[in-house]
Amino acid sequence: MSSVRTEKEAATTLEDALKPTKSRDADGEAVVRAFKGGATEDSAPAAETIDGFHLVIDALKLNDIDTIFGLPGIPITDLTRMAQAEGLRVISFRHEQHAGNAAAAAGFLTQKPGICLTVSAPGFLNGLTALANATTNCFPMILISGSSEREIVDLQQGDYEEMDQLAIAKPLAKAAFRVLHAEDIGVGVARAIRAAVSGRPGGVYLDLPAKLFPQAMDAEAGRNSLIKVVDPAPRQIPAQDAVARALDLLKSAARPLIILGKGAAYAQADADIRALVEKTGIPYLPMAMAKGLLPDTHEQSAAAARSYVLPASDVVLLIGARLNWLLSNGKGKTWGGKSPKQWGAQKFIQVDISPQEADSNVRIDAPVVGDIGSCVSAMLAGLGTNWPRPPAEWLAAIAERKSKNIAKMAQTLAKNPTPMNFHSALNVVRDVIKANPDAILVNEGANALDFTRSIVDMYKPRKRLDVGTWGVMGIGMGFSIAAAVVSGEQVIAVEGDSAFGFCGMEVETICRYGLPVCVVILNNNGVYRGDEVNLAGGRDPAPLVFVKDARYEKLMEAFGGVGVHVTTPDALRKAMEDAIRSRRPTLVNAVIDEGAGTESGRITSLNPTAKKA
Ligand code: OXT
Ligand code: ADP
Ligand code: MG
Repeated sequence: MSSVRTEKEAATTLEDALKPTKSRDADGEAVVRAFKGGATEDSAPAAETIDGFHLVIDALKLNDIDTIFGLPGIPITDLTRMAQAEGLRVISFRHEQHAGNAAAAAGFLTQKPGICLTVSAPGFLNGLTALANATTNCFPMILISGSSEREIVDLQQGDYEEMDQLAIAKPLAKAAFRVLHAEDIGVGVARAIRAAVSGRPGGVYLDLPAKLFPQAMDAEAGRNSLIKVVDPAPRQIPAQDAVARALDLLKSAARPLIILGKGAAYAQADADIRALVEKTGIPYLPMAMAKGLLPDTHEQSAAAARSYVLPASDVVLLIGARLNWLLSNGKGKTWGGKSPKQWGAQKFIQVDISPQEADSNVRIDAPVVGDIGSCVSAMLAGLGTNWPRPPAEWLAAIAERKSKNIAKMAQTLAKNPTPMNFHSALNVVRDVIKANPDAILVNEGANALDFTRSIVDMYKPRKRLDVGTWGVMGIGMGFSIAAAVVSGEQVIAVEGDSAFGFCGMEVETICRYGLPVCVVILNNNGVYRGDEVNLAGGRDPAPLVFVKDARYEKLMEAFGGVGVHVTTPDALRKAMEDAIRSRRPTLVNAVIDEGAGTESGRITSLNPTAKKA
């Protein structure tokens, strides 16, 4: 039996499943929810049954999952319908990658695994990029994909959308499972949830073959087979001696620094993290998605003196941040090393839930392994009452660098050039976020990303979502949709025009669900900038440029949202304020100087270039 037929059958029986039957009076809800079976008028009462569709839905609901991000089709079409009928919120996308990105962002914001539901092979592959990205970012999500018939797939006989999805997902996911029998759905969902949120969070793949969904079993046995996961992300208490070692090292520092990463934001230990920073008086540096964990305007923030504090520090406490490329792998010039491979003179303390993270790049002198909430509270308890303030010279040196950079920035922001540039446009976004600190800022692009990160201050935790560890383009609309759905807050997405192109069709999804998302495209006509010419002098445009003066705002208008074309900061401000006041889906096409950007933004050095003759 092919999966095509499976879906047709399912579609015809869905109506029956949702239709009240005569036997409903006896046990109304249960029978309505059973897919097949149950008593009929003429027959003797039969055992009540439940099918795979409903077992999946019930297993998710039992574990407080209330939203599915997905895209329907064979063999999960009915699953989306039934899930909605059963009270789950189903957000249906135009492309699975964005549904997957939404699930990942929902996982980051809520600590519950975000669910992405896709069809087999191509839909699964479209969702897989998001799953891999979630794993890379340490965000908990579960990609649930329908799959084709095992017997045919395994013999490679050419089924509809044939693909060995489980094998393909395994290397890209934190864990991957397949469920073949209805009675195992409860275990499959429970395992997926535990794998996604326990320890280092990540992406989990759950393979559900088409045949599973219509499988029926005794309803009571089905209910009993479901598992409500107890304590899905157990606290991991750090060893006392590890905490003492870390505090000793921190106390000995002459130039201490704390680095907060997106793991610290994820952990939702906001008050304790702030208390640790404030009680020690140590300057801190927020990684991009940790901005706002303490307000960016906090006097201990060393963000505006980044390139000074990293090489000058002697002891660095990393909380939920890896020493990966974003921190120059803990070595080289950024850290005061003389060559790219050379270590600086720092000693590192690393608080992380993964016991394998320490020493992955440079020596970690004091690893503290545990969940951030438990680690930070143990460290706070160990501070005692007479923790020494960091040396005044260190704080003064940072303050000096900081105020110079801030003054320089203020000068640039005060300019009002024609055409508008990144700074004059982002000055508006900066004011708007200051006035609306609960709004969630989503941000992608190269220059559009880097300028926004340093210009737009964040005031509250988990209010900034961006391209993350991979620097991936296309997260913008998926993250925005998730942020609006799970928080109900206003979302502001600051997008490069190229970045927006990866996910732009999802503005229809934003309009369809009436979400309060204001997309601001910083439109410089291209990737990095829009003024390049074809080196061969031919008619084709250069590879990095787009159609000039593209009217992106019309895309939003096409679906009933508000589109605005702006060329000045005043017009941008008005458009954003209107969007926030009305909460209507809005796209502001902010035209900026096409020559304003630089190659790859602030990571130009990572871009190999041909040797100049
Ligand atoms: O200390 P110094 O003096 O150095 O100054 C620093 C701070 O101290 C200071 N600062 C401040 N000053 C004053 N006041 C305040 N408040 C303040 N705060 C900070 O400012 C500077 C900078 O600070 P920062 O940012 O903290 O420091 P720095 O040195 O930049 O930090 C280093 C990094 C590495 C941590 C940081 O740069 C970082 O996080 N970078 C992330 C970079 C990234 O991920 N980029 C995205 C990828 S680029 C590329 O890959 C692109 N692609 C290819 C592609 C991708 N990615 N994905 C897919 C699926 N396909 C293809 C593409 C296609 S980008 C791209 C599209 C680009 O075009 P768009 O049109 O979308 O965008 P535009 O470029 O706008 O045209
Ligand atoms: P950033 O990009 O902001 O520097 P990373 O993604 O590199 O942050 O690092 C996040 C780190 O946080 C990962 O090493 C991950 O294991 C860790 N982490 C995530 N959640 C927790 C948690 N609840 N407790 C402890 N560590 C965590
Ligand atoms: Mg651009």
